[in-house]
This record gives sequence, structure tokens and C-alpha cells, in this order.
Amino acid sequence: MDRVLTNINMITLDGDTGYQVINDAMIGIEKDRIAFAGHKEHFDCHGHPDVVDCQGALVTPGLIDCHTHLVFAGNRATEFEQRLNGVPYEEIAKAGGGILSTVKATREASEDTLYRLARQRLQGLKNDGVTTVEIKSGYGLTLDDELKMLRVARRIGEMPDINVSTTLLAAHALPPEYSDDPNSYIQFVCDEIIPAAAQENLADAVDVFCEGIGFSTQQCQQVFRAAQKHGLALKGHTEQLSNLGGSAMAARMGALSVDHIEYLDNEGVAALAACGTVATLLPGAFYFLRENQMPPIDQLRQLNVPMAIATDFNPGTSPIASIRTMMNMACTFFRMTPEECLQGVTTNAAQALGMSEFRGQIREGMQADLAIWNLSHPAELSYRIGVPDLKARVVNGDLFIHQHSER
Ligand code: DI6
Ligand code: FE
Repeated sequence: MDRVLTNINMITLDGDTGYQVINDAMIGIEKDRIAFAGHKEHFDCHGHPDVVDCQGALVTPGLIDCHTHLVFAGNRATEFEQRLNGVPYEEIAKAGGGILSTVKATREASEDTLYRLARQRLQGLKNDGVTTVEIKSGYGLTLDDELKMLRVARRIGEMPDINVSTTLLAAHALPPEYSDDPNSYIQFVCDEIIPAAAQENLADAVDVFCEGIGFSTQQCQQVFRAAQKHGLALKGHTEQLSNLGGSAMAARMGALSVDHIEYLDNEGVAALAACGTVATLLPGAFYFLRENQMPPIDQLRQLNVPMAIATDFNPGTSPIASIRTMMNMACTFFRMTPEECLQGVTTNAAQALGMSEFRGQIREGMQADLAIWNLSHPAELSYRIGVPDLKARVVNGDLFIHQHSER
């Protein structure tokens, strides 16, 4: 055993429902894996070189943010202010604002600049106990710029204290070069960008924006077929602003998750249930866009569709680098329970990234990714915002201290 954590109250999430609490627990770590996790009476830590007394801290699986656009340049604060001063969105868009302004800034930025910016934003997530983050491309929209974004995401993943899953989102918006010809752009994504990203092992999954202002269900399906040809997993931004049937299409093609889904209907929910697709809820975008349409939480519950929660961190619709704020918003806006929220950022988020075999729970054989908290009850994770409750994180077996203060 390389490291032993003692004196912990452990939330394993290792079960179908409930937090699965074990008080007076210990966790033994060997290399990057959990070798033991259970009550102290089942384990003898004498003679182990590195014993960390956690002083009764709450320990959860490391949190997983399964949907972010962390890599981009610039920001849209002036646009935010313009809109609050009454300038219509269309006018801003015509003047080169909106998503295309982020595309322009991202194309102009170097890999080093993008890396530095993303790393700073990531610190906010780490401070909330995140140990795994998904990062999408989608602000390059050329072959070179999409690959550039993915290389930056991979480089973030080389940091010792974070795991990164990368997603190619070339079908995010129509680039200006193709403004009259979306089909040719989709063809280019399928024939050039997906094969190159797969060839260079830069993407774990492929995502699409299936929407009136994005791409049609048919175009998204074409992108998914190309992704499957190259062995990449599928994810979708679907039913965010309207119901195009993108979620059901994605589910039937075996997508890991469909994300946003405020406008998903009962038929769509049934498709997710039938296909084992995760429903990823993004309350930050719901909040920032002042959306009124609620995602179909009750139907998802009734059909036991796993629900994940993520930040969707991006400059246009969710500039909020805090997974705990998302947990709180999922409670206040969507009436999810703190228990559902914790599952949403651990087990279900792992499933949304195709990682449930090795991340998202505390049990023997799993990657040793943990969050160690100055908290008494797991509901506090969703209840309180902005208090630095995190003591430390363990990422792939290594310990990273966040604060030394005692309570
Ligand atoms: N849905 C969103 O909310 C973001 N992308 C997407 O497909 C918006 C991205 C942006 O405005 O920059
Ligand atoms: Fe998104």
C-alpha cells in the first residue's frame, strides 16, 4: 500500500441509490488505484509508510465535470453589458459578436495563450473538488484551429492533478467561410476534421450542436456516422432551445450522453431510457439565458435515466467555473435533491464520459480520485456556495492539499 487515508467519513456512491456512507472508514491506495475502501475494523494500517489522518473529514469520489468549453480566448462581458443596455442580440451578432467573436479570438490565439487561459479557469473547478474534466473544441471551426484547441485540452490533461477527456465539437456553429453552405461544412467535418483528430488521438468523443441555430438532426447524424467510423464516442447538445428530435437520434446511435435537453419530450425520454444514454443537465446555461422551459426531470426519474450535472463553462451562456454552484442550481431550479446532484457529478458524470468502470465511485479497483472536505453531511455540497470547504484532492493516487485550516 503506498498511501492510507484514515479517520474519514466516506461517501462511496457504490450502490444503486443513496450516498452509501461508511463512518470511521479507511482508504488504501496502491499506485493510482484504490486497493481498500471500508470500515477501519477490516483493515490494519500499522506499518504503512504514508498514513494521512483526515480527522473525520468527509470523503467523496473526486467530482467530474462532464461538459465544458474550457479552451477559448477573449470573453463576452462587453456583449453582456450591451445586451443589458438594450442592444438586441441580432445587432450584436451582425456586428461580429456572439459565438463568432469567440471563434475569431480563439483562431488568433496561440496554443500557449489558450493553455494559460484554460488553466486559470480550471483552477475554479479544482477548488470545487473536480478531479476529471471534459473539454470540447468548437471555437476553431477550421481543421488547424480545432486540432489546436484539442492539443491544448490534451496538454491540460498532462497536469498531474487533473484528468481530461477531450471532445471534438467542430459541428458547433457554421464558420463564416461556409456561411451559405452548411452541408459542405458538415462534409468537411466528416471527411477532414474527424479523421485528423482520430489519427492524432486528440479526441475521445465527437459532439454536435443540434439546433435551429446549429445543425439539423440529419447533419448531426452524418457527423455521428463519421465519428463511429473512427471509433469515437458520441455526445450531443440537443433540445436546448427547441425540440428537433436530436436526443432520440443520438441515443439510438449509442451516444454516451445528450446535454441541455430542456425541450426534450416524453418520447425522447423513453429513447434515452431504452438506449442507456445519460441525460446531462446544464443549469448554468439555463440560468444565464433566463430559460423558462424546465428539463423533464420527473419523466427522467420515472424511467430511471441517469442524470449528470455539468458547468458547460463557456463565454456565451455559462461563464461559471463552479460545479458546486451547478449542484445548487440543479436543486433550486430543477428541484433535484442533493443526493441526485452528487450522483450527477460522480457516477452519472463518469458514465457520460464512458468512464464508469474506473471513475466516479469509491471502491476497490477504481482510480484513486477523491475529494476530501471540511463537511459533516454530503448535502452541504449542494447547499452552500463560495465557502472553501475543500481540504484536499487525490488524483490518480497523488495527494494535493487545498487548505490546512481545521474546523
Ligand atoms: N450551447 C450553448 O449554450 C453554448 N454552445 C452550445 O452549443 C453556447 C456557446 C457560446 O455562446 O459561445
Ligand atoms: Fe455546451
